[in-house]
Amino acid sequence: MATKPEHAPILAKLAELLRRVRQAAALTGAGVSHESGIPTFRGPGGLWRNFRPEELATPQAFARDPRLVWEWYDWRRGLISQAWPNPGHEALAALEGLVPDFTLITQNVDGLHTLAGSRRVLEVHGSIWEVRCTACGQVKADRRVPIPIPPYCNSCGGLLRPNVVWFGEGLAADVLDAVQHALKQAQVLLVVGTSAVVQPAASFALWAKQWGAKLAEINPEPTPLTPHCDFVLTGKSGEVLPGLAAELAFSQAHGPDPSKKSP
Ligand code: BJW
Ligand code: ZN
Repeated sequence: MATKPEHAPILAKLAELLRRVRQAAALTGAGVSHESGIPTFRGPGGLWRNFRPEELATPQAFARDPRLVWEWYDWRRGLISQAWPNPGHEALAALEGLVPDFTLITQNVDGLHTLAGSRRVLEVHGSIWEVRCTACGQVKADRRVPIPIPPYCNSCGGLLRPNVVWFGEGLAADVLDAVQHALKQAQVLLVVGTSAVVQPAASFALWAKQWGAKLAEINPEPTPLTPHCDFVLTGKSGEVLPGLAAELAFSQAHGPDPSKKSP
């Protein structure tokens, strides 16, 4: 996919900045997996049986009707198991190889960044491929598709839940510490495919900015973060990010391309 002409000067400046920094990070959301065929939460096709995520992704919903909540997760696990990383995931994995210290912070639970080759990944909302026992607390990888509904723990017989972070639950303290460390170090933060309405992840970019990072947003739609961003690339991550990785690789090899400089 060729770079859009209106993106070229912004990509050139962003790549030049990335060429000069040691530490950078990316924060991703559901939009980065959209081109892999996975619906976003708040976009068209994001509603499963007309439920909003706020009605299913809560401990209260699970306590009330674990079968319903597991049916939602089983449907999503089925979709994700058939999905492959797209050029956006691949470009982010390539950036990890191009920037000396690059951390990928994702709100996604689908595991596609790791499948694309990203190594330093912080999954702040957990993983859809892990289950946690509500009785004994054991966490295990579980890739069964379909999964028995509801599933029970092999060790103690307790009810299993997805090992993800629901509304009203805190992010794991060690993950949050690692996020803060990465954001304090980052000189550039790419914010990719998130509506930036769910806290605390929605604030990560503002924390990073306070700590000195330049912000670059890649999203087809504006978000509450857009006015705070130093670079705004309006488009799909699978179309924009490969151009950024290519530009950075080129400028590392040859120095910045003078033909791509803005006047
Ligand atoms: C493309 C694209 C393409 C399309 N390319 N882009 C402060 C103020 C107000 C409320 C709160 C607050 N602090 C906490 C809250 C409450 C709550 C909250 O934020 N509520 C708001 C909705 C108002 N937050 C919480 O409860 C959090 N917990 C917490 O803060 O705890 C405090 C606490 C402390 C101590 C003890 C106890 C508690 C937890 C939030 C957990 C969110 N969980 C979910 C489900 C995860 C598991 C699962 O996947 O099932 O996380 S909800 C859902 O939303 C999921 C996502 O990660 C998250 C964010 O969504 P995301 O990724 O941004 O997706 P979309 O769909 O919203 O946006 C997609 C974007 O992509 C769009 O912008 C498109 O334009 C774009 N796009 N195609 C690039 N091709
Ligand atoms: Zn158990």
